[in-house]
Amino acid sequence: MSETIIRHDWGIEEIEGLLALPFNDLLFRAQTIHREHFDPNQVQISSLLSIKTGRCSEDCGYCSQSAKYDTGLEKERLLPVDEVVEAAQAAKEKGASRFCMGAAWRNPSDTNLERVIEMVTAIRELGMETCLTLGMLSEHQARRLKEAGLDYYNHNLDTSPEFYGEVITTRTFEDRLETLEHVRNAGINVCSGGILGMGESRRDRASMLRELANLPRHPESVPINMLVQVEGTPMFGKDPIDPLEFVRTVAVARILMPRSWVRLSAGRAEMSDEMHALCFLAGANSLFYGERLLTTDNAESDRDLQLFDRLGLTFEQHNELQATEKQCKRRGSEAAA
Ligand code: SAM
Ligand code: DTB
Ligand code: SF4
Repeated sequence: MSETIIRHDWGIEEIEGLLALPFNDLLFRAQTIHREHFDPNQVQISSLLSIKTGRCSEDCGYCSQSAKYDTGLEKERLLPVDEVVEAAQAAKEKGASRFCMGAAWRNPSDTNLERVIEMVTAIRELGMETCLTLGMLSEHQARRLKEAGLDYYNHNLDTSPEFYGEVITTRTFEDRLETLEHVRNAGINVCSGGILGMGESRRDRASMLRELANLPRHPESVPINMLVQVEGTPMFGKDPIDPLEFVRTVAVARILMPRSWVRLSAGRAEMSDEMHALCFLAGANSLFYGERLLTTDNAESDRDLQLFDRLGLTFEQHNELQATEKQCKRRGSEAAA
């Protein structure tokens, strides 16, 4: 089997060229690459919990949790450890192999980080992978999380550097890259992606993907969110993205980052079964499962299970890290043969 070359030197025109391919050519190319690296009929599922909700100092224009917008959200302080562990146990029983915890912070204080580490430790003891998204991290905080055994850290680029100022003013695109560097240098798996449907252009989508694909190492996980429009935020009322343009963007993410898990994230409640199916064909292979995202509704679990069944997709207690190890071994033995 010929191996796709993993590149980190993509040009913007080249990526725009991929986005503009005839749809069938694009999906064929993405699915071909997908099959070289993954079981095409397997998806990884993670569950999500908001461990600290609302009153955030940042002004992210899409977010229900910013203190700057009146979104009618019920705020919550950092949850007690046992409540979080109970939620993780319930998610495990439903088949989730990874538990992701999100907090509405610009960045965690060192005291809060220790509370969150207690959660990570207890959830690892359940045999689940852990993921956190807590905002910006300093170098020493990233190292502390690595010591505690954290598997993944999610920090999204959100959009292109060019469009970024239209979405967020309280921190910069460079701040985001710096946090990703701290996470990567600490040896934690990186989860980073963005949001589509905020009024960005196709060139912006290409530019965001270029930033992700040209990182020194590709993020292990790339969440592609479709904007969930929250009343009261500046992004409310934007024209939704064309579903086929969303699928194209997923396909190009797969082509640029062949070994990454491409995650269908926010916005699935608004996606048809057919759009889900096209996203899987385009190379999406992981998703958030469970009734809630952080503060908004996710696609219903029963509907997801029925869809997996109709598409012949499996997700049994699949552990991404083990799978990645298996892939490496397989590649090793292919190289030796
Ligand atoms: N406060 C932390 C931060 O911003 O880094 C972590 C939580 S934040 C909610 C995580 C990510 O969720 C954001 O970067 C954004 O990409 C995504 N997100 C938040 N609200 C969203 C929405 N309404 N629609 C789509 N994606 C959203
Ligand atoms: C990501 O890229 N999407 C998730 C996760 N990372 C933490 C968050 C989606 C949030 C959707 C809006 C909400 O529920 O508040
Ligand atoms: Fe705060 Fe994160 Fe929401 Fe931005 S995305 S307002 S940092 S919770």
